[in-house]
Amino acid sequence: MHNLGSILAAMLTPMRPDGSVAPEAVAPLVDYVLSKGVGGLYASGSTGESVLQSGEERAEVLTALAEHAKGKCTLIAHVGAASTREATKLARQVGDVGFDAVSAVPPFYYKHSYEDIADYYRAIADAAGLPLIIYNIPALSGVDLSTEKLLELLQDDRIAGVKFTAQDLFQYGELRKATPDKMFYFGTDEMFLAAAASGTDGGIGSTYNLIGDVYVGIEQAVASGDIATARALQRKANDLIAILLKHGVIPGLKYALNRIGVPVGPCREPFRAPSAEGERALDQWLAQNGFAAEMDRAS
Ligand code: MN9
Repeated sequence: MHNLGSILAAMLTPMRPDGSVAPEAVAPLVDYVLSKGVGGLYASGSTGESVLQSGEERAEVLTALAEHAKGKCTLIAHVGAASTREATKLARQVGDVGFDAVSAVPPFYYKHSYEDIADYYRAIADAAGLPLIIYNIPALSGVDLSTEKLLELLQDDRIAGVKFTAQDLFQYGELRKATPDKMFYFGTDEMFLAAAASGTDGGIGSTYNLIGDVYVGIEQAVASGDIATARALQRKANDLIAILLKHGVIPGLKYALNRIGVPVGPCREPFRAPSAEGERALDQWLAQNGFAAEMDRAS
């Protein structure tokens, strides 16, 4: 069993006003995220806008993150790409800079066979020389691996677990039951309490960039049987997530962090900044949820 920590933020990628990546802004974001008590960082995934970046940009940001954060928490580098060549190149580049594991979405865009996908994962694990976490996110990758196929992939010793960004808690439970020695991280933030209550090794999510303490709190409340507290915390997260889903999750999170003085810059196009209405809704949520002082200080 690879013990990789439990509550991990799916890191945003800081960018400059011109849309270039900003490795110099990684440290303050990492410091803020860790100040909320999360146990680790998962970088260059969906939340990190990785599919909008070149391999060189991803390597640069991942290296800056590892240099600043290694030794402080669990670190996972997402290296998934549409081609095995791209993913293995990145896996080799970040294999020895301080990450505890790598992760990858299945190869996307083309409809690959199971054999293609299995070869891709084996090649990445070998290139990195680190445990590999499968990133299962069918809504975005377009690849919906069945329980049977996921279990087949998990037979491989190099594959340490799954980041499960889907909503089927029955499938999640079946996977965990069949492979108790693997690590399962739930990735749908708005349902984290449900996953924690029915059983999870942890969670990895986008909103953990801003409110990691809420998910640490849910995990602890569930562990101590305090369901009322867990529900109140999930409600707090979901009031934020409802705004983000309406106005753009990644642009909204970047807006909120900038607003409280953590400089992450804009998203890369074609993402656009939240509308004035979205900004107002986020300002209001921030003000009502304990961020008023940070907002004042930052403005
Ligand atoms: O994997 C994220 N999923 C996507 C993590 O980006 C699609 C989640 O953290 C969501 O952003 C979050 C809000 O829907 O659950």
